[in-house]
Amino acid sequence: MTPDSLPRALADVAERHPGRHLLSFEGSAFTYASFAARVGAAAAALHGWGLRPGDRVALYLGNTPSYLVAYLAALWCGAVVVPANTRYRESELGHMLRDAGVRLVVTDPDGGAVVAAATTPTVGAVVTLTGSLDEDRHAWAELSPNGGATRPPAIAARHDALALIAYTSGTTGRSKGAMLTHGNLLASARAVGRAWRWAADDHLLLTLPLFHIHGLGVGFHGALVHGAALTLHRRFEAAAVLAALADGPATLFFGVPTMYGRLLREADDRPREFRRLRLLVSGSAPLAVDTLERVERLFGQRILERYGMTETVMLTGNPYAGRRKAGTVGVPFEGVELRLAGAATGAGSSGGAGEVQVRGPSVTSGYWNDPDATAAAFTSDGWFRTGDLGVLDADGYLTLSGRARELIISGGFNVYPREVEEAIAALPGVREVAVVGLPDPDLGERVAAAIVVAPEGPEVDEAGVTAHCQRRLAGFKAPRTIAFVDELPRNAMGKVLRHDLRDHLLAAT
Ligand code: MLC
Ligand code: AMP
Repeated sequence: MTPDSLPRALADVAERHPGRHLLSFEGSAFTYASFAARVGAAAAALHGWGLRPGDRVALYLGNTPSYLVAYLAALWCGAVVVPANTRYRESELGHMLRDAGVRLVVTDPDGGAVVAAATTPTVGAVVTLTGSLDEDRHAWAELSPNGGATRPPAIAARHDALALIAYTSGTTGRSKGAMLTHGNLLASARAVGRAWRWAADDHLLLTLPLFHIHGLGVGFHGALVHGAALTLHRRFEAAAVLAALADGPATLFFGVPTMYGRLLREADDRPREFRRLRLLVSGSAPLAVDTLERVERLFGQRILERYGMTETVMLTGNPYAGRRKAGTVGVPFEGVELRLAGAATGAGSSGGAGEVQVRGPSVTSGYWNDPDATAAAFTSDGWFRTGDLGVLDADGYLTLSGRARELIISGGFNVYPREVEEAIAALPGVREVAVVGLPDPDLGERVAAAIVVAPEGPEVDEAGVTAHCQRRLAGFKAPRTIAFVDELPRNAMGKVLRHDLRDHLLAAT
C-alpha cells in the first residue's frame, strides 16, 4: 500500500531496504534503517514530553540531521510541525508560537536565547538538541524527561491530518500559518517526482534551509517518498556546492536564483563538469534569462524553472523532457488545475495578465486560526488566489508577470513592506516611511526604505534605522537602501505611489 503519511514513507523504505543510503552530512552517513531507528527513539522521547496527536511543535534550528529526525519524530507522534526561520527574532518567533498555540519547541544551542525570549504560556517544554545527537543514536532516548528507554509509540500520522503549519508573511504585517496535511505534502512530492523522474538511485544536494517549503517540501520530502538519498549542507556556500557537484554523488540540485548567480560568480567564467548531475532546478523567485543561459553555457545544464508557494506547494514547472522555455515557469504539475482570473490591477500588474488561481490535492485548506484570511484567499467557487499575476502562451506555459500584492522577494525570502514599515515607524523621530523593492543583482530584489523625519523629533540616521530593524526583525528584512526624503509621493487619495517612489530611489542610489 502507498504510504499515507511522511513517517510511514520512512518506515516503509526502512523495512524493505534497511541498508539503503538516506542521508550524508559532514562525514556522517545514515541508512534508512539507522535513520528510522533514530526517529523512533526521538518519537519515544517526544511522547515522553507529553506530545500527543494534534499538538503543535515548533522547530527553530539549523540544517542538520537532527532537524530531520525531530521533524519526522514529531509527525510520527501525530503532532503538527511549525517550522521557524532561524533568522527570525523574538517578536517574529513569538507571534508564531502564540498564534499556533505551540506546546513544545525544539531548538539548538544557537537558538536558545531567541526561544527563551520568545516563549509563550502554551509552551510546556523547550528541547535543546546538541551536535552529539547526530553521532549517537542513544542520545535521543536520553532526551526524554523520564530518562529514556520508552518504546516508540505507534505512528499516529494520518493522510488527512495536519502535518505542517507553515508561516508565511501576511499582508497585514503578521505572518499567517498555512495548514498542510500529509496528503497535501505527499501529493506534491509525488507529482514533482513523476515530472522530474525522481528514482531511488537519485541523490539530491540540499543546501536550502529546511524551514521553508522549497528545502523541506520539494527537497526532503521528494527524497524520502522516492526512497532516494540526499547530502545536506548547513548552509549554501558557492565554492562548496561547485566542489560537491564536481566530485560528489549528486544527480539533483535545487536552488533559488541568488544561489545560481553566486555559483556563476564563483565559477568565474570557467566551464565546469559535474560528475553525475542530471537536473538543476530553480524556484521561489524569478530566474533571470541571462542566468539561465550562462548556467547552460558554463555547466552544460539548462535549469528547469518551476513555480510554487507555501500554501499550495508546487504548482507548475518546465518539462523535464520537453522544451524548457526561458522566462516561463512551465505547465501545471499533475493534479494541479490553474486558471487566470480577470484583468488584475495593483502593484506590478501588466496588461493582459490575470491572477493565477489554482486547485488541487496539494493546496492548503486555509490559514490556522484565521477564518477571515482563509475566506479572502479563496474565490467563492473554491479556487485559491495566489496573488501572482501571469499570462499563458499558446502551449499552456505560464509566465509570471507581477504580483497583485505588495511583496518583495529577496534572495528567495519573502518580505512584506508593511511589516518593515511598521517597525521603522515605531522609531522615535520617524514621521512617515514607505518600503519598496529595488532590483538587485545578487538578491533579485532588495528592501529599500524612504523615510520622512519629524522635524521636532530626535535625530534619525541610517545606522540607527538599520540597528533598530535588526533588533526587531530578521536581518534579511532590514532595508539595504535607506533614503531620507522631504515627502512621500502620493496620489490625490493620499495613497503612496510606490512606482514613483521606486523610480526616485533608483535614480538616487
Ligand atoms: C541573507 N541575508 C540576506 C538574505 N540572506 N539579505 C537579504 N535577503 C536574503 N535572502 C543577509 C543576512 O541577513 C546577513 O546580513 C548577510 O546577508 C549574510 O548572511 P548569510 O547567512 O551569510 O547569508 P547567505 O548564507 O549568503 O544567504 C543567502 C542565501 C539565503 C541565498 C543562501 O538567503 C537563502 O538560503 N535563501 C533561500 C530562501 C528559501 O529557501 N526560500 C524558499 C521559500 S519557499 P547582516 O547584515 O546581518 O550581516 C517558496 C516557495 C517556492 O518561496 O516556490 O519555493
Ligand atoms: P512563499 O510565500 O515564500 O511560499 O513564496 C511564494 C511566492 O514566491 C509565489 O507566490 C511567487 O510570487 C514566488 N515564486 C515562487 N516561484 C517562483 C518563480 N519560479 N518565479 C517567480 N516567482 C516565484
